[in-house]
Amino acid sequence: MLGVRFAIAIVLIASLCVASRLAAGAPVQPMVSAAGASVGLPLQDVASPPVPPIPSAAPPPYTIKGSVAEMDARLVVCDPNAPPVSGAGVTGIFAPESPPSREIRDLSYLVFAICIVIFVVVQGFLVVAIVRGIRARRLANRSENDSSPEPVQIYGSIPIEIAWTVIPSIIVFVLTMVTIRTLRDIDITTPPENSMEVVAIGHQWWWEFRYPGPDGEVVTANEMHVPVGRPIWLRLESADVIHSFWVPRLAGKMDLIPGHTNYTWFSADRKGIFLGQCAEYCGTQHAHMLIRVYADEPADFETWLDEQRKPAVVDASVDAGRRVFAEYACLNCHTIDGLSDGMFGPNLTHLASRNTIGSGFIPLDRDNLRAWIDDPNQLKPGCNMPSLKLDPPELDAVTDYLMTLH
Ligand code: HEC
Ligand SMILES: [Cu+2]
Repeated sequence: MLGVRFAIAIVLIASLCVASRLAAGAPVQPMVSAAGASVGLPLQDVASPPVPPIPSAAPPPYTIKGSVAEMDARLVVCDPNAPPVSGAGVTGIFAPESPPSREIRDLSYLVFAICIVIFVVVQGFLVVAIVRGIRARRLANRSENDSSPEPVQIYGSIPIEIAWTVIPSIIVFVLTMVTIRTLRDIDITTPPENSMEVVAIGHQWWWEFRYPGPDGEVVTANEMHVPVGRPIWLRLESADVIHSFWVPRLAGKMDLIPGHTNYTWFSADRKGIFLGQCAEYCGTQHAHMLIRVYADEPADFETWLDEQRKPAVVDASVDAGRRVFAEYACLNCHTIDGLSDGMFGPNLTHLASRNTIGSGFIPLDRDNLRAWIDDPNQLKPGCNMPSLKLDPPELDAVTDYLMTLH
């Protein structure tokens, strides 16, 4: 019996080897011979057909060049007055830089401390009970008659019943009161004094920021600038589904709901870049819906706002790219002040003044921008911008044009 099984195994292994060799080395017969014969091509051509390259409309595979984290480190290091590098990237709730996030941190410390005390007390009683139980059993085992002593019965003890009703009630009451106090400070319904209103609109999967003002509205995307020390009254709206605005070092989460306006506020304590993230699952590219808040000195902020208010740069040397933008569907989806007024995608009037594209996760440079315009779905699969299949000269032209839009 054993011999037969062995033989079958050998045959199986051998046939597998042969099959795999055949699969790997099997010569692919060109189809041209049949087709060529049918249209009557000379025989010698059929014998050695040239293998034609497979024509492909697909653009080359793109990957993101560089990383935003490295870029942020450089951005902050370049500035002599900048806070330490960790200030740029860390999004932890335990490093608050704004009053609401500080209150949230303090509240969570308090809740955590109370929970630790409860944990220690309850576990302490448990350990005491176990130790005493073991000791009682040992004593009972040693004594002649094998009856362990009955523990003290406390059923119906009024003082104990009162204690374990009153103490937890007090704890819950304290937690409720401190939570309400925190909510009263951070979940307000009227703008804080001296605040500046900014509108944030969530889109799948990017952010629009609008700065209303008497001198005209400034519209930008994904990178929000605010002056240090001034409360920002943030009006939250959504263009499609529910999103959530969350910059942990500045404020708690607040949802952006279609057809309903929410408000939240924060006030950056110091200059720096604060990172955030959409915190409500909103579809395929939810994870790449990042928020960048730049807290500038008030004077720098005013300069930024004035620059953003200007119409787009018109530079004759990149006129070809400007024409490409205007001739293709770009203009239906994007606003460039003075050229187009599409509203579906980010406002590009001052694109080149931003550090990132694609909602905060692709460093903005010429290579990444060109790759993005050629086929955004390779860098951000599923995003709502189609590839317009521009040919390379058009692609270069429109990229150069957009790079001038400071
Ligand atoms: C159907 C609408 C649509 C068309 C057409 C379109 N875009 Fe977009 N575009 C978008 C959307 C939506 C985004 C945001 C994608 C994201 O981040 O998820 C975007 C993002 C961009 C960005 C990045 C902006 C930023 O701040 O992140 C650039 C640059 C851009 N588009 C350029 C172009 C150019 C150039 C064309 C024409 C060749 C074009 N777009 C055509 C919808 C469109
Ligand atoms: Cu989201």
